[in-house]
Amino acid sequence: MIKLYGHEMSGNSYKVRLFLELLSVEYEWIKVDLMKAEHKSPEYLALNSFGQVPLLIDHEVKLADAQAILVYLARKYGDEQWLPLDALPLAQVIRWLSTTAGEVRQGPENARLYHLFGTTSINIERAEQKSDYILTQLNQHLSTRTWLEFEHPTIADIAVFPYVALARDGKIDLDAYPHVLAWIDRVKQLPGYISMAGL
Ligand SMILES: N[C@@H](CCC(=O)N[C@@H](CS)C(=O)NCC(=O)O)C(=O)O
Repeated sequence: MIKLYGHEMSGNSYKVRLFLELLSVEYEWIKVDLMKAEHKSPEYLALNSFGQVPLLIDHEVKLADAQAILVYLARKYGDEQWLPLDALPLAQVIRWLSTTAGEVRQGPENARLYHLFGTTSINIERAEQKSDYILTQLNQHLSTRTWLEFEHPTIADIAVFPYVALARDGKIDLDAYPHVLAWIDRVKQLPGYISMAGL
């Protein structure tokens, strides 16, 4: 059975759990207690030298990074709907995986780290500016769309969803972004959807 190493307050761990549930793929959840620095233990570093969650083990496959794991799961256990094969639609989805590791991380994810976990090394003014920037972009993008790309959800939606939907943990008010709020509600209606604290 697939093993997923993660922490319940980690949005990156959550997005992998969410996708496994949407795909109805069975897995074993293994908690790595970030608060006790278990992710920096020699045992865990031997599995993932980056010392981060999530980490997925599927038989002989060992894979870190939430976005990479979503790609793997989509191709291995999902149908083409979640991750298209053709060059342009594939690139359109990858664009959002990149955006989540870039603008979403620099914005709402960092604001959450600052306010919820007291990560004072984060420049909160910059995180707030970045949040407004990406949420404004997303709001505009979603004003004419149901999903981030195409007429159905893809791993782009699953990758971007957690830290945008958790923005209030970072004291980012989502009320100014009504199309983003409507999209969050649509993700929450997907069959198999599971939640996490803060959503
Ligand atoms: N690029 C990685 C980032 C993963 C990441 O930042 N994980 C956080 C929890 S959400 C973590 O393990 N932080 C502990 C650390 O970096 O020391 C991904 O997308 O999975």
